[in-house]
Amino acid sequence: MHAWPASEVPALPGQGRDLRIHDTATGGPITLDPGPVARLYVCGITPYDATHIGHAATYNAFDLVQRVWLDTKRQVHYVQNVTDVDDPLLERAERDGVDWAALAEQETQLFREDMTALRMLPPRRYVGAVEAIPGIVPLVERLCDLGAAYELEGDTYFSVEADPHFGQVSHLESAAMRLLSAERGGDPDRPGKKNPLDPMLWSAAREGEPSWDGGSLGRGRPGWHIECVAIALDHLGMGFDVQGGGSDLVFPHHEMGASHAQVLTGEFPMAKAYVHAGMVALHGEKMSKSKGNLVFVSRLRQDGVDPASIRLALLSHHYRADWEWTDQVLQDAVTRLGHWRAAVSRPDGPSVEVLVDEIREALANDLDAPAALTAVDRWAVTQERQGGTDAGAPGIVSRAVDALLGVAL
Ligand code: 5CA
Ligand code: ZN
Repeated sequence: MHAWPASEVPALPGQGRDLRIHDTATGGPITLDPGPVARLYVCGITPYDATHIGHAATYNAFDLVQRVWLDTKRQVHYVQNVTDVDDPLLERAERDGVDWAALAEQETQLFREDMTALRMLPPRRYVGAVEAIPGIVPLVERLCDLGAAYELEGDTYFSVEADPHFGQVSHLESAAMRLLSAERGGDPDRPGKKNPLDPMLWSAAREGEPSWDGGSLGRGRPGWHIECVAIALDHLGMGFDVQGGGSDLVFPHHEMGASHAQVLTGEFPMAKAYVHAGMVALHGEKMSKSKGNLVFVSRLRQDGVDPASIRLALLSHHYRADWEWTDQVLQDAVTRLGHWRAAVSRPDGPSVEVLVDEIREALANDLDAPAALTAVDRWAVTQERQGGTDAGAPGIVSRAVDALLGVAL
């Protein structure tokens, strides 16, 4: 699949900072030391509805990861998937009487447009589950050969017991795992499974559903976790720097994915850090396509909201926090954007030497975007109240806000 166009990232004076980030697997901050090419995998959308603010908040977090790395003069190899065949997509297509592939293509295209408008840097590889199928089948076959998978009435399951490190991403008790598995696409109550938590690797063709040639597995379609693993291993290899997504993916998705990869390669861990963004809520409940309590990015854009203010609204919350979208959050961002734009519209202003460092330090410190915004606010207030004499200072602020926060002033 093709991704979306990249906005220019201006180079900044001075030195970028190495990223310290909270790792779910170890439960604490770690300083990442990627080589000259940092490797990032972020779980993409299941395209059966438009991009909502929760999605945008999660992609904003990983856009910041990318920007911090770029600021340290590294290249970033960023891969994102599109779950363009899965139960919720097929169910929605069936409900609405539309072709599932056309629905997926339409919503993926809208996502690209939203990401472009929000100035999210695109992945270098944007890969659909369907196009990954030829790479998924041999991995499932290999898991079977390794004794890590088994067949149940034509379907193929992964055996979680095959991975001695299973549980080391989420550290959940098995009862909690079971509950989450049932909630998030698993089938812990299906009779005949070796372990209720075992996830599907390959699902045998069912009447009325799309299916593909699965070699020795028979016709069918891939399970969710192996899809992401196949794409990540193909494009990034084992031991990549960050596996990212929202906190709703910690279990089972990232736990299972890590186990698949670790059993397949015999290496540990799959990723150096597992990084998770908090959940955005609307009216007190997690924004989710299945509940329908959504604020769409495309809708806000249609209503004439400047994407830069949507982006500032996202940045005003720490990525790990769960938070609630309200009109006030957006209104505050609109006001802030107005102040910042006025402050950078003059030819000179207060010194920015400290400011650029403050933004860098805030982001390097577990992506503390709210602290970065506060630093820019301080500069803008000084500019507003007393101005300054540094020629070109507003230009540097504008470049720093663009390069590090993705906001065009
Ligand atoms: N296709 C899978 C990942 S492989 C999936 O979870 N798709 S999704 O469309 O449901 O979500 C896309 C991304 O947005 C995921 O990283 C998910 O964790 C995140 N996300 C979903 N809902 C929210 C929310 N309310 N707040 C923050 N992030 C969210
Ligand atoms: Zn995924």
